[in-house]
Amino acid sequence: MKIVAIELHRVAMPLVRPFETSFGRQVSRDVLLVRARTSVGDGWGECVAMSDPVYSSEYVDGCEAVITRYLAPALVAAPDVTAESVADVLGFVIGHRMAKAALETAVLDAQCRAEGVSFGEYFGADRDAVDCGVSVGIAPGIDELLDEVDGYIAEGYRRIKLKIKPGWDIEPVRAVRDLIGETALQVDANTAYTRADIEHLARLDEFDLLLIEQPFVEDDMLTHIALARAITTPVCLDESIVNAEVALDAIERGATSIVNIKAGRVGGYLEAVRVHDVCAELGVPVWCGGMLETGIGRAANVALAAMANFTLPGDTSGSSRYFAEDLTEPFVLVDGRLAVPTGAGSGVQVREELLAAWALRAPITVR
Ligand code: NPQ
Ligand code: MG
Repeated sequence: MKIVAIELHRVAMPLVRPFETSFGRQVSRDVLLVRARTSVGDGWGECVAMSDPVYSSEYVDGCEAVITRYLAPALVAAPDVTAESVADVLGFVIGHRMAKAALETAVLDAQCRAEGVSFGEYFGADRDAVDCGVSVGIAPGIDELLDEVDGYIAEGYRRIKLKIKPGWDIEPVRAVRDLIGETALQVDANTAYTRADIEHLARLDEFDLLLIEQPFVEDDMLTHIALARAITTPVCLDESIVNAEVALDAIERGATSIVNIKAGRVGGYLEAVRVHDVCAELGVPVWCGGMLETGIGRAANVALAAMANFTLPGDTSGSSRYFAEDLTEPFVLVDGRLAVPTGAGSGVQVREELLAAWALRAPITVR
């Protein structure tokens, strides 16, 4: 196909409740959306970067800049593009995986829509619905935390993930374990700990957690290896896993025994499938992470999470976990699961009137 134009939209989505992690408190989701206008039709992609470079080095203004100045012009200049060739066309730019992922997804959506293939079919999904978990932010206190978790259990979520940081770990985990009984429970530290905390983190072993996610900084494999040897709770990497080669390396060295897969973090859904396949070959289970996606990104995540080796519930929550109103038809839990869209491409329709109503600025078009 020929890429005729790349259109960038920017929308501020208010969150239904503030979301606090070790790297700060978010009250709204500042989202960058990409529409690829191609010779075979249009497609959409969502950029998962946050407004500030606190989860990874990417941030939404930076993504907008690198797309506008380098990535989109390269796609528009290419004589012939397929979803499978986008990574090569954009390979001259180092890094910027979230920006590249948004573009590749938009091209993949256009391509799949033109061919009448759903993302689930394209990825090789083996089921029509996925088990859902929910990520719970750091709360003002234990009572507020328990209220929030109680609500999610009532909604049917099959797994609870608690954000932890020094000073907010053992006691909230104990309180939630007491509240939810045998329901699956895991924790995510978003790099908030250091090597000196290994003995302290070993205290989490008594709560029968599914896993502890990314306790140390992303480049530090050795400390994750040391922790994995010191505790019984499985260590799971998120931020550290930036592609399939790093996943293989981290697994073989014993730094991670479960992998969180986020397409944006690894440069796109095609690389996410490769991470899935590497892990499957090594017998390492994976689950689908989340970046507070609108329905556009959520649709693709749900399709990815339907692949065979996604054996743990993902952060694929319903739209209402984050937003009062979504940019697509909402994703609604049924018995703790979300249905994999069956329509061509992502299978969801963008509500363009909302994009216009909530826009932070006029769309930018690169042609
Ligand atoms: C994680 N996500 O697994 C992330 C991190 C995260 C669902 O826990 C705005 C945009 C706020 C993206 C907060 C979940 C965010 C964000 C946290 C991503 O590490
Ligand atoms: Mg995480």
